[in-house]
Amino acid sequence: MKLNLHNVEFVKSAADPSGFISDGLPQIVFAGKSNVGKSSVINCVLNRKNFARVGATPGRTVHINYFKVDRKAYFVDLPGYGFARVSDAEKKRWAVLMETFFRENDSIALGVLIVDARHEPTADDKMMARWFLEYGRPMVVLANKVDKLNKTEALSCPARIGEALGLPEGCTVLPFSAEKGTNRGALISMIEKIP
Ligand SMILES: Nc1nc2c(ncn2[C@@H]2O[C@H](COP(=O)(O)OP(=O)(O)OP(=O)(O)O)[C@@H](O)[C@H]2O)c(=O)[nH]1
Ligand SMILES: [Mg+2]
Repeated sequence: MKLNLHNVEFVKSAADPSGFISDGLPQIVFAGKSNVGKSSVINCVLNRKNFARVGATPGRTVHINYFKVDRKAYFVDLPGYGFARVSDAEKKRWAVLMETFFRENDSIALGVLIVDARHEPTADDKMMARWFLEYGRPMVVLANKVDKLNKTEALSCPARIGEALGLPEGCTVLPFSAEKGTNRGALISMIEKIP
């Protein structure tokens, strides 16, 4: 699917399942912990400075944001997880929202799981990876903020992260930098491979 990345519009924010979009268009879903750079990755792909908001208040993006690209697909910015100062009630709300999102959504064409290249994947990262895999969705993992690693660390991070997440054979981990645009082209070609 070739997408004109210049033709993009914000569609809506969904705070609960009644707001989910299910119009049959493929959805490319960006997931990851709070502050890992989900919105920055979307901005990077779209070549925009501040389209998907880049938050000064991490953990506050509690809604699912839908962007329509070229009238052919959605980029879906999921709310971040793992932010320390969130109440148990908020965490529960997030988990139920995510569970419902995956269960009721047969339009997820690609999951883009964003983790921090510098750190071990968290328990929540592993849960998110399992959701994509259990629901049979193709997934790519971005090891974001790779600009903060030295060359040797940058080379070894995909294998380290893939192993920690227990990824199956053939599931790619791309070293990525939303800030520098590292592997932007590789991510776009994966999006273009969606039928
Ligand atoms: N150095 C570096 N910083 C980055 C990169 N990507 C994002 N950041 C920074 O990380 C911070 C968080 O980025 P966001 O895109 O808002 O992260 P998010 O995952 O959307 O955060 P929430 O919506 O709050 O969950 C910002 O200060 C970004 O500038 C990157 O590749 N390299
Ligand atoms: Mg965000």
